[in-house]
Amino acid sequence: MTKVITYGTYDLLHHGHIRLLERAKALGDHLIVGITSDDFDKSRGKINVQQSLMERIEAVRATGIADEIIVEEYEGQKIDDIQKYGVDIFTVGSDWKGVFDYLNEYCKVVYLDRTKGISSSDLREKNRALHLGIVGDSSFLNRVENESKFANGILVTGICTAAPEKMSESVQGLPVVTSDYHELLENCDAVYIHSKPEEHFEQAKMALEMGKHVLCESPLAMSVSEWEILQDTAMRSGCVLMDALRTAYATAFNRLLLLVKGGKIGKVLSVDATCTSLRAVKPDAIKNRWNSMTSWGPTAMLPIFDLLGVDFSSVQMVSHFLDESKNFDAFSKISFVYPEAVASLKVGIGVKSEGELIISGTNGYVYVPAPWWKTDYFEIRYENPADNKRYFYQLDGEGIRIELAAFAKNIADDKFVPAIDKKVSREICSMMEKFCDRDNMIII
Ligand code: C2G
Repeated sequence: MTKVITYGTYDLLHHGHIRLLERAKALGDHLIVGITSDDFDKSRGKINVQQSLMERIEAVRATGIADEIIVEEYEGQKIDDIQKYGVDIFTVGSDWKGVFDYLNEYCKVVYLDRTKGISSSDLREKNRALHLGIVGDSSFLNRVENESKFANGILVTGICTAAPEKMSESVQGLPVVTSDYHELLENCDAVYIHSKPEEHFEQAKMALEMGKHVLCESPLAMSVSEWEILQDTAMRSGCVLMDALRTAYATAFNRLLLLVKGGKIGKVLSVDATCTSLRAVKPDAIKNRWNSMTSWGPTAMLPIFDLLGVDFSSVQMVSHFLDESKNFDAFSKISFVYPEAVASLKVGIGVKSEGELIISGTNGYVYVPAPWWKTDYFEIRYENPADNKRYFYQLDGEGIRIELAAFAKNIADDKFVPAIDKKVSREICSMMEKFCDRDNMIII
């Protein structure tokens, strides 16, 4: 019996895939198809896969062509499989010509002509040509526009900004470049809001009322009541309202949360997050409130609220302000006391510190080096260093492209799967409200 093996994502199965499978089968008597896992696809840059692993497996199984279906989960697995299954021929489409020549050492390698004129990414583009408007005055939006090119089906078609001169050539060349937010909304399906924190609520509300989906920098609003109005407006308009908090989309961050929740370090007693980015604060920044707490607070609160919840029994806020009017905190330290745990965050634009995340448990601790908020690496450490474990997960584009792809997928699937729990999103806004009450804090 001649055994043949081939691999692929097989997202949105189409006739190009089927032709490949048929010709692969014709090379021998028994065809094994390796379908790539979601994680493996993400780690090799395929972040737009629409269907789940099970959906993709079922689609290939339904063709009746594969004799066996396995899951491809890691780099180098092909060699393991060829040896484990006694494979005679490895085959794949000609778009991979040369890439797998190294497998000639283990079996015959055959590249089959790729079917022209169809691909999963074309199908995704067709399914989801989402016109995205971006809002704000920060050059960060140049990165968003650039990262959108990696998110299938998202097309940035306009920007609303008071600072077009800060934007890249590509952004300045968008079909709509305006300072009129309403004009932007009339020319898009969805918006990415990266404006000043106190503008988020009104801009998100107007977009939702016009039936536009919203991806908004966290905090969504500066109070709980405004947060609740946004949720209600989104529900009534049937639109997606998502927190833009890139860290939540980093695979490494998600995996470390799962490992901790799975008991890897025992009971969590303390979570300590630090985020600082020392930068000159221009006078106009003082009034526009992208201060330490609004710039870094949501990110620093994410692991705390995700791991310990939002039912802390007390909170202490200590801040140092740059200005007399106490508008702009250059540095803030916030401590949360829970019934059986404690947490702290340190955020600073006027102060430099070690941007690490440390999660302390009764059996060990998680150490995420700076800049933890866009990490691709973390360690789990124990009393005996020989037991320490290191984890690495590819992160392209700081999580922006994955965040955009998740936004587009939520809209396309009409099934909102928030990467940030609503309780966390709400508590972040609640903390902004508490923070605005300066009587509530110790000022140093
Ligand atoms: N294919 C094809 N014609 C197309 C599209 C795809 O022949 N129009 C082939 C690909 O060459 C591949 C298989 O169908 O052999 C599955 O394609 P994808 O789902 O796009 O997955 P891909 O990542 O290209 O698979 O490690 C090997 C890769 O996983 C190969």
